[in-house]
Amino acid sequence: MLIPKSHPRAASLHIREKLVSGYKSGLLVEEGLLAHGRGETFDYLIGEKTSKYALRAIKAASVALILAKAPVISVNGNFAALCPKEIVQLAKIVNAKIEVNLFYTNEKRKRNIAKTLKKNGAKEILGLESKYYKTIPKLDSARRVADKRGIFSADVVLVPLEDGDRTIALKKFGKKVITFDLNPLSRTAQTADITIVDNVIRGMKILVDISKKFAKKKNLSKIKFDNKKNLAHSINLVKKNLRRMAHV
Ligand code: PTJ
Repeated sequence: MLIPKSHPRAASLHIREKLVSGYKSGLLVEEGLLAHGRGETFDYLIGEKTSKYALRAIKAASVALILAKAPVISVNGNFAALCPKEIVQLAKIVNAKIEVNLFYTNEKRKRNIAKTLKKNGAKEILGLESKYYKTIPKLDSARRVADKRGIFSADVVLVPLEDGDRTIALKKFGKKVITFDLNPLSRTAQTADITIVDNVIRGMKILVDISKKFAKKKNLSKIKFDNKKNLAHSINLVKKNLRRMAHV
């Protein structure tokens, strides 16, 4: 569908188109389209732009990824459909591995995702060979299966559009978890170490740009970052926007 640039919701309609074409080309599941709908609601409520709180979290995430010993970017269907280029760019800049890890697991879809990432320049994609599979303890979903060269042995994991169970299990397993989640109230948002309350499609571009700058710094040190405080600001932003929109 041709969306006129002047359309007031052009950006969000473009994102929908990307997801629908990702669905048609076998990257994401029907449930991924529903998950996107939930995300859209929260995107509307945060004003469909990157807030200063999201930017703060992006900076903390960038530093954590650059300083990590074994960082991994976990990729699901929605993330692959929305940001394939940025996933590969970020992995190169911060020296992270890329691993496909799905909630609704399916070998064919894993291969489709890997193919898309390779088309965008990725050299190695983990999570595809059963001989490397290990199980994340205390996790029932298919996401418990992790690559021993990747998520299983990582110290920092970026897990966008995530379900709460895995975030909790990864934390219990000693990982530092960074997430993108438009819903600041979700279990993942509340449990992660660094929560970026922004649409991955906007936030990943910024994370790539900031990481390019930070990676060049000689004495990069950890940024003081309080996730709970930062989330509270994002929740207040939603409240403020609601009041403004409803004129109350
Ligand atoms: O590809 P699979 O099989 O791994 O499945 C992926 C989905 C997304 C279907 C699966 O992880 C899922 O069901 O996720 P949830 O539990 O619905 O959580 C998704 C979270 O991501 C929700 O809190 C949404 O608000 C949020 N979200 C949706 N779209 C975006 C988003 N956050 C950032 N950017 C988005 N574009």
